[in-house]
Amino acid sequence: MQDISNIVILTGAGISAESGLATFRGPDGLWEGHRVEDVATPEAFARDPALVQAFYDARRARLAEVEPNAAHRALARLDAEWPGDLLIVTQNVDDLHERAGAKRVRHMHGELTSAWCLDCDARMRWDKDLCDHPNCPQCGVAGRLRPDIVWFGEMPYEMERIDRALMEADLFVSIGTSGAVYPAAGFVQTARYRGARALEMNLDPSLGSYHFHESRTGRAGELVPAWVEEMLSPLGSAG
Ligand code: BV8
Repeated sequence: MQDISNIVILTGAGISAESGLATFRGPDGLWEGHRVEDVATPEAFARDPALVQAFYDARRARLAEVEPNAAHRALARLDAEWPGDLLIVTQNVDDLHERAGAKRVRHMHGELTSAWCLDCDARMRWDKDLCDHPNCPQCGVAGRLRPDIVWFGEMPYEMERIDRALMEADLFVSIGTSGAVYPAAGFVQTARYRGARALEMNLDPSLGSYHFHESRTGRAGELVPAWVEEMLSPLGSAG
């Protein structure tokens, strides 16, 4: 790899599509007729907590039925074998990167497998339903657990860590995201401002495709393993 040491990879719902998880803005992007933007907000939770809890309970249950796909496994291999810095920043709230074996993962929009107690502020691993008002394992109070998910209008997690990685990146790769949601959609500009090379891999060109030096269109399950092979082959010139 010519002068590529530090890599930042941003993933979105498209990388989990071939595992069977619905994306947000594709034909399957609605949930029971609700737009995600209408359900994934603190206002929606305050207005109709049962609806929002049911939305996340359904997705948490779905997660237990699916497996990582070839794209998740390829990124886990790159994570294990890449000698330089590497950070997978995912907008996804599924745990498929981790279940594929990736270690250097940050969930900027939270995780389906985590719950947050609004009484004692504890966050904990959670794989059951929340709609039946369970007790917080930490403080014992019932019915105060919410999904540990960053909703629209809430501050994404780990932004300082992510900004630092973007400032130091030699290569920024965006996989399976429409580029519709900020601040994630602006990461490519931060990376490029610092001189990084920018590669996009997506089923269709994203809203921000013009920011990328290279845009490969196709399914992540095919494009990502081929790209990882290029990056790890001794004479690879990808990126
Ligand atoms: C914040 C958790 C500030 C919920 C999510 C105007 C301008 C700029 C910003 C804004 C604005 N108006 C409002 C905002 C802010 C807002 C925003 O960006 N809104 C958008 C709609 C305009 N952003 C926020 O509110 C963020 N917070 O700004 O805070 C702040 C400052 C100070 C103090 C407090 C706050 C928080 C945003 C986070 C919201 N939460 N997720 C949940 O998951 O239920 S966002 C949600 O969208 C998901 O995380 C999802 O990942 C994300 C982005 O969607 P994608 O992942 O890209 O998925 P999508 O379906 O759109 O696209 C899939 C792509 O994959 C497609 O392109 C498709 O072609 C491709 N694909 C499909 N199949 C495949 C494939 N590619 C490859 N292979 C395949 N097989």
